[in-house]
Amino acid sequence: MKFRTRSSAIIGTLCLVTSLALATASADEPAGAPAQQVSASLTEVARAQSPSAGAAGPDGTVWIAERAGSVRVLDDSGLGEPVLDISDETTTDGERGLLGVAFDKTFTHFYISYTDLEGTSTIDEFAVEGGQLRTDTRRTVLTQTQPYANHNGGDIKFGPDGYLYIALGDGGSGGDPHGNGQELGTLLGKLLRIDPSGGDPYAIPADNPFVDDANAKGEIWAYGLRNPWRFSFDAGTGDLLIGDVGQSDWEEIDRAPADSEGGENYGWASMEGTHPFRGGTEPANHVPPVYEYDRTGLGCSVTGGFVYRGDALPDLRGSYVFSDYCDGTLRTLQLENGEVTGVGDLGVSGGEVISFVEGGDGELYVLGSSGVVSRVDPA
Ligand SMILES: [Ca+2]
Repeated sequence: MKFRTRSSAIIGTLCLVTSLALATASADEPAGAPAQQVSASLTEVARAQSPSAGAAGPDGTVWIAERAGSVRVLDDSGLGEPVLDISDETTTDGERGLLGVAFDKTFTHFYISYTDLEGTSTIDEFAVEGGQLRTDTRRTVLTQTQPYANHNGGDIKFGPDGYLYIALGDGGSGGDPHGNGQELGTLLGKLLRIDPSGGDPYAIPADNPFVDDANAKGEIWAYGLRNPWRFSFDAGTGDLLIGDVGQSDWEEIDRAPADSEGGENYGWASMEGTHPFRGGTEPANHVPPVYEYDRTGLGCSVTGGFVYRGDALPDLRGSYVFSDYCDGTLRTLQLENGEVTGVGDLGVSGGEVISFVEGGDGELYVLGSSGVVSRVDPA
């Protein structure tokens, strides 16, 4: 790829050495040893204007959000003209903009996650009929004011349970000055779980972890998050994986199993990764990241991805694919029973990777800040 940075070139060399060593590992290597590297290529399928997010749509389409406020549909004939344009209602100031899109399971509703002109995180819903957005049905589902222009989170996804999950950052600035991550009385620094079809404007599922706690917001599913920019559910297992961007030292991937009852405390701002943050004390219920990496060379801002469940790269199935905004190498984690049993990379860089999108067929797309939308293909 053209956007390979100097640091990623160095890392690529290191990983090549690692893969050669792994390839010669003996057959009696203990169970859980790092798996052999899988190589991939990236095929450019479209160019968008600052693509920020995407979602599998009806009839095999992939819907792409552009940060300035438009949504365009990618199909076999390419990327179409915008089917939605809210560019006069949002701003790309700071880390703001149109930050997330999602369909419900039956493709009857489409959701957008954006910051409005005041910076308020906003989730809106549209009905979908015959694969078309009914823009006249737009309604606001949830809003959350934001004290600063950064750490908005903004990703939205439907879980295997049919509920809408919403990632919100800690409110921004740096070091979580308001203590939002550990404060259950605010939606900031949380992963939320709501039922947008169950009430007006939404219902809180009765089995959410804090519904009986008068001092906690019932919408909260998990907490202690700093800037959960991208999260996903494993289409094979239902496990939840969150890429939580670090403050200055540690980037992390958090996880919860499919049978989680929620309430996980991922530690921020007492912890950054597995490390006490600014003299913080590790909470007794801290769920440490399943994987963390420092910033001495491997990047600056994790971009959470997906567990690959497609057909094009059979050896990649079951591996979590993610990247980093500053080092666009597509990296992999092998996961078994909630533990990382191997780390690797696909030998390609996606440039400044903003987001991944999982197509309806399980294949993965990479969105780069340059505008390139590419598909992960075999090498
Ligand atoms: Ca954490």
